[in-house]
Amino acid sequence: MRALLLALTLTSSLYAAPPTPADAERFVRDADTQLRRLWVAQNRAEWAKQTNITAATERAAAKAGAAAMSWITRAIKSARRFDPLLHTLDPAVARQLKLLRLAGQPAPDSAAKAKQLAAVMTGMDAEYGKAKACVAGARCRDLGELDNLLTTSQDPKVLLEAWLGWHDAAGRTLRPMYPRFVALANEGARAIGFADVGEMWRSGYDMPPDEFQRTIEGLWEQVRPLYEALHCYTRRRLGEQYGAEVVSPTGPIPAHLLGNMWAQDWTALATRLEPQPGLARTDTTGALVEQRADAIWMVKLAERFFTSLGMEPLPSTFWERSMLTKPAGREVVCHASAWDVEINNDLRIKMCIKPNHSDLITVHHELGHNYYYNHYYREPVLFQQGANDGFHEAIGDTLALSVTPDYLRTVGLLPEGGGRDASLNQLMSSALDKVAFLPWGLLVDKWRWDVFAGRIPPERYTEHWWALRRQYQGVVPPVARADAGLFDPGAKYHVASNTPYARYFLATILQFQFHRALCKAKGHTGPLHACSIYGSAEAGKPFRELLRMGAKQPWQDALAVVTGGERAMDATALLDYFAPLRTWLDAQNEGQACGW
Ligand code: X8Z
Ligand code: ZN
Repeated sequence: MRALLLALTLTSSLYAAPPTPADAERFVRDADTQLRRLWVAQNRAEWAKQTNITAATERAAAKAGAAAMSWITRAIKSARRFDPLLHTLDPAVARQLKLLRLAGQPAPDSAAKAKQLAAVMTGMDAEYGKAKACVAGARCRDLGELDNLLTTSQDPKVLLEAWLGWHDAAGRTLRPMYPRFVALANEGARAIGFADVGEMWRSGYDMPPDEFQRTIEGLWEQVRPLYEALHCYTRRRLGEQYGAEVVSPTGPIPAHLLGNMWAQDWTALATRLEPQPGLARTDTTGALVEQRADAIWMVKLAERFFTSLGMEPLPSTFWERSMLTKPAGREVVCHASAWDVEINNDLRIKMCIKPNHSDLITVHHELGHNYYYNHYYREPVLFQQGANDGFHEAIGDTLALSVTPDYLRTVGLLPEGGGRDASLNQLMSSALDKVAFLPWGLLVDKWRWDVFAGRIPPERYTEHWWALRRQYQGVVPPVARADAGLFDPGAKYHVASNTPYARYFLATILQFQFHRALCKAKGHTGPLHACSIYGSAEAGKPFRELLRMGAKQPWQDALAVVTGGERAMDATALLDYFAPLRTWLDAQNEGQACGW
């Protein structure tokens, strides 16, 4: 009896005993096994759904999503017992505990609500994938067709119809789902100690969330004058084309005239805005069509860029398992993405590639994600992320900055330039992509931060969206958007799929910082826009070192590795890159009333 009592006391005191570093290590090892299992299951179900949207694949994806979410939420709560130990733990263990807390959308405590949250998330993504604009008596049109009209047409009537068609179709479907999603997602974030989902997202940057907010605002202030100069010149030229009654010479620009459904990429205007009219083009669409380049050819060209830096060819399974073009006869999510489904170098992309320049650049972007996966897939799963999410988005884009006209000439996609320097055209075309993107890259999450924080009720979602678009982008909707059934933010994939967006803003800044550093490593002298790191082993080395690090260390350390010592995100590389264009724009804008 005494012995039994003693044993009981010992066991209960064992339970009450504070956890040890060895417990924490065991916990993290176990979490790695569980997360791998749950995430592989979720990846498989998501891949099946996104490449074939049906009621059954949606259900399976929601189920796998709910399982992962619920497990993570429980694990995060249970890991709290190691908090007092954090600074004494092995740094790799402590970092995994920290990353666990940010490892995905957490679930509300109630199992029923967790299920509802997973279902509404999968549902929004699927509805977006399936949405179509239908006019009575005519064929329905999907996003691919509508966006194509916005890129190619210059008829304001056609542009308006395509713009309205998509915003009405996608927005009206998503409108009833989004408020419910916000409430449930916030409940999950609160269950693990965040004020709301926005604060949780802002906490993923190795600094306190309000410092992150100040950082991102500071970066925007650095680039704002360049954006305003581009806006000013673009507005004047569009005004000349469409007339002052369509484009006010002093106000914001109507969003349907900028050559893209979200006015986030204005490259479609490049020919019209050329500083050196008629001089060497930078767009390869003509050559891709003429040479009958198919999706495989385009991906192989991009792959060659990566292998030229010393990286491995894509595994054979990539070619067997990827979805490179839009399949006939089933619904799919066409928005491009890159995967490692089995978390073992099972690289794939899912994309509806068309033979045009913009898709060629997007293929480089997607392979950037795949090569990140390829460099860290042997690490613990929690380290299998970018140093921050902006790094992940910046990898392929960094390479694409080296897809210069000179490089494209060597692969036969641009004709010989005739010896004249057309760098202002190159810079304009690049600015219409990168600089035009910046305010948009910032505002999508500014909107969501406000929504998640409860500052904007559902009936003001669309109104607030347009207030931010007007403030940051200087664009307005082509017609009033006051109808309560509308939900214009839902016309954007990342809102429907709940993908954070500040990452793309950061990536736009970071890719120029990487480009400047890698060009220096290569020994490039001269203007940044003329540098291509293609084939450079010297540039490949620090680049690969960055990829191998994944999220093992704070992003500041990773940045220092690739740049040789810089520890802050900083827009001076972007500003240097565009300096010649800025001088040209300022001369063009002289005497104009810029701003809106
Ligand atoms: O979503 C993407 C990639 C996949 S991560 C195609 N991008 C953003 C967008 O399309 O809005 C790349 C640029 C910004
Ligand atoms: Zn991406």
